[in-house]
Amino acid sequence: MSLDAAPPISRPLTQRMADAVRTFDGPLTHELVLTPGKFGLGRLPATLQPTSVTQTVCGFCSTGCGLTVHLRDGEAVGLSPATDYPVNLGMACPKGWEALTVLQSDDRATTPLLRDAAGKLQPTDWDTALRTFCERFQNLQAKHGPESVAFLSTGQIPTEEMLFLGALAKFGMGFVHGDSNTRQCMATAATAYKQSLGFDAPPFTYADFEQSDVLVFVGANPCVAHPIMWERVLRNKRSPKIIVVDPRRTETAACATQHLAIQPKSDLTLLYAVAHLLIQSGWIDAEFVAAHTSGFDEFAAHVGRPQFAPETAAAACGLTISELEELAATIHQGERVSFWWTMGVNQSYEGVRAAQAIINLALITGNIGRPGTGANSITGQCNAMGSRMFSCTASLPCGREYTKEADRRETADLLGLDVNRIPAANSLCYDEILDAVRDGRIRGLWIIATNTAHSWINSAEAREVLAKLEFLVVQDMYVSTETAAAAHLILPAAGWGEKEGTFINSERRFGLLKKVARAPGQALADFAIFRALAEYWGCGETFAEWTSPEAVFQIMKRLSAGRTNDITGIADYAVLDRLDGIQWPCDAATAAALEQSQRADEIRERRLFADGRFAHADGRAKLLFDEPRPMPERPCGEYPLVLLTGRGSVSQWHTQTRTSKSAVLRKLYPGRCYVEIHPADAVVIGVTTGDAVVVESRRGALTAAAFITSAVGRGRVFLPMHYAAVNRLTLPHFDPYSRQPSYKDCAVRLRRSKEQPET
Ligand SMILES: Nc1nc2c(c(=O)[nH]1)N[C@H]1C(S)=C(S)[C@@H](COP(=O)(O)OP(=O)(O)OC[C@H]3O[C@@H](n4cnc5c(=O)[nH]c(N)nc54)[C@H](O)[C@@H]3O)O[C@H]1N2
Ligand SMILES: Nc1nc2c(c(=O)[nH]1)N[C@H]1C(S)=C(S)[C@@H](COP(=O)(O)OP(=O)(O)OC[C@H]3O[C@@H](n4cnc5c(=O)[nH]c(N)nc54)[C@H](O)[C@@H]3O)O[C@H]1N2
Ligand code: SF4
Ligand SMILES: [Mo]
Repeated sequence: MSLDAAPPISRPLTQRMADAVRTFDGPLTHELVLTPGKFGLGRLPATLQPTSVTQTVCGFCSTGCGLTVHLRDGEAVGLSPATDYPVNLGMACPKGWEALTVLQSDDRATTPLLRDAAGKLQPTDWDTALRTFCERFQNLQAKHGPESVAFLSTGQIPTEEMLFLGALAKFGMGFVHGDSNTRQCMATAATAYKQSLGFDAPPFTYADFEQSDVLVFVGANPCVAHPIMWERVLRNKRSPKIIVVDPRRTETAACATQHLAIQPKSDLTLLYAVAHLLIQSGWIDAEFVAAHTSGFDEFAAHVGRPQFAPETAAAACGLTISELEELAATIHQGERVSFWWTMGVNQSYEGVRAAQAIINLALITGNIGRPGTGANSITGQCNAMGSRMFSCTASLPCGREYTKEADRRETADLLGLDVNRIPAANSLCYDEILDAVRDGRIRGLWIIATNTAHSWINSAEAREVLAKLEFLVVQDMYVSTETAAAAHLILPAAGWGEKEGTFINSERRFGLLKKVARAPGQALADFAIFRALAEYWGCGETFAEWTSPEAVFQIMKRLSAGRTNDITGIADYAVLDRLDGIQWPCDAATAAALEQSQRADEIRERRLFADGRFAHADGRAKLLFDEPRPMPERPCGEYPLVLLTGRGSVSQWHTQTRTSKSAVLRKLYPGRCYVEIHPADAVVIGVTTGDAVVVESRRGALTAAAFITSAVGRGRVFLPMHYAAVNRLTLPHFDPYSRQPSYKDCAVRLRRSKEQPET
């Protein structure tokens, strides 16, 4: 575990290196909007009165709500939801309301920490930290080749930081391998869109929630995971039918007009059966299919087979024939049908094909490109979309590919680089990076804003793998994360609210982040860390233009020119601020129209593919399909139950490094791990709500408090992912196209316990 004796310092401190370190804490960057007394705060004592407000976007989920930050002498003293931001219209969930609170915490990383010879993390200065970073990684590269080091990035830092990180690591430092936690989350949707539509392009705008007649949610629980999107559904005045496909009767399912409590992982069969019924009944948009799709005959032949006839398919999905027929009829009757999916689809060993089965339903019924329609993947993290477009992990910026020479050349030209600095092969994916660490091919890893030791599938194994690393750098806001515990070097990062940049939300909207608070101690914005590292590494020249987030935003514009996500029309941050965020694409003509528009104008909430032209060379969308496959670890006599995992409450965020720091949020969620068990399964082991039970898979066990509810369905249990022990149980298996982990299906058993449930 301990780091070797400190490496020799070879490079003298140049002026530029010194400057890079000295730019620790730039000024607060928001513009002051002087509106004292706004928002009914006039009655507060004068000492607590905010003196001004500014607008920013939330840093938790991908909804991307606008937040009004109340400032006193330029620093944040409170916040409230922005009333006129087109996303949230004055609403926010508890996480948003508490976004400032979680910045104040004793376990914030305030100084770099370096593990000493005795294996103890000791505070150090930035100069030593940056030198150590470079020496150690450079030594590994020199000894074992460029492929012996890798990085794992995130969907939770600003887009400008993501692009800087990817470009620095890959084109500056010579890393070949780098992936991110969006692999755990969005890889399936990104792959599905790219294969089907020709570009990774979720087509919707949030107005579609309000404009649909029929909304079909597959494997999505927006009441918990995207509560403000759900508020938009509640504003729908068309008395919509709401269909929820989820093995559990979730909070969202409880509000639905039809809930299909399918067998876990039978989505593909269900969706093909619906296509079977639609095609057989002639309930398709033949004109749209003929003009805008390819592969229809093959698809119709595939789903036309007896295995997808309602009689057979219903049984496979654990549904009745009439439930299937009702679903098909509802889709047929709806004038505007929108399909929405999230992790119940993406996190599956056949997620890409399941997502495409949803896309196919939208295509064959002509439900895309019109108000209230679409095949719509909801993103998860605040900047999952930024990661898909600009992170240089799975692909080069704006959908370009590492393996295509023309794409590498274009990227190199646009960035002013020698093309040979861009790897010609794809990076290993997240699971492959960990495999390579296990067998010694990768020896150094840099983890930024993700908590692998908690969130990766089969986490006990992941922790063993991390412990094998010769050099692990963790760059995080907090020192107490499960992953930081294994680090040799911790780089203290500023968080949301302490830096500027942009996030791209689920409806493709760039939202502007403001620096409204100072990071504690010597913590730096990730952007500043990357800048300093570029100087220390010796590639500062390459990034001479990358002086500020807004300068990098200008580079992003250049990279997007002429692509499906063209944003060349967005002049600068001031425009983003003035127009309440802007969706991609936005060329000069759109930007001009936006400037002229009023708040209520349609152009402020735009969708894609209105002209039926998709991004494949022939302009058509592809109907792609495959044979459904059984769950690899099915329940059996020994492990009779299927384990589902997911979001537990509105007030918990992932691995809880942030949300556990707010006393308000802590009151809103269970402090100890609980497991949802069906009454019929609870009787078998004789437990009632509140009793401790051991949940055990072939890989590990945990203790949880039983929560007896029929909502989970018989033969299934549900564990919220927020408790670190949960991923000890999960089975590492992946979608073959997207390599996204299949977190929501493995076999477990229960027994009574006298232990305390895990925290
Ligand atoms: N409060 C809160 N909000 C969040 C997050 C958070 O941590 N906390 N995380 C954010 C992120 S990054 C993401 S990706 C999103 C996730 O948002 P969601 O995907 O909505 O959340 P999950 O609970 O992971 O999964 C959704 C549902 O999939 C169901 N499911 C499980 N297996 C299957 C199956 O085989 N088929 C079908 N059809 N459904 C299945 C589960 O029962 C669950 O109800 O939430 C975002 N929002
Ligand atoms: N069993 C199970 N496991 C799952 C899932 C599931 O449904 N079931 N869902 C998966 C999904 S969809 C996701 S997205 C992942 C999420 O998994 P993670 O990404 O591991 O979860 P987070 O807790 O969001 O971790 C983000 C880390 O970044 C830090 N951080 C926050 N802001 C900043 C910043 O600005 N700079 C820096 N440097 N650090 C920052 C936080 O303190 C935290 O340590 O979990 C996956 N794991
Ligand atoms: S819904 Fe998402 S973006 Fe909106 S306040 Fe809650 S966490 Fe923030
Ligand atoms: Mo996610």
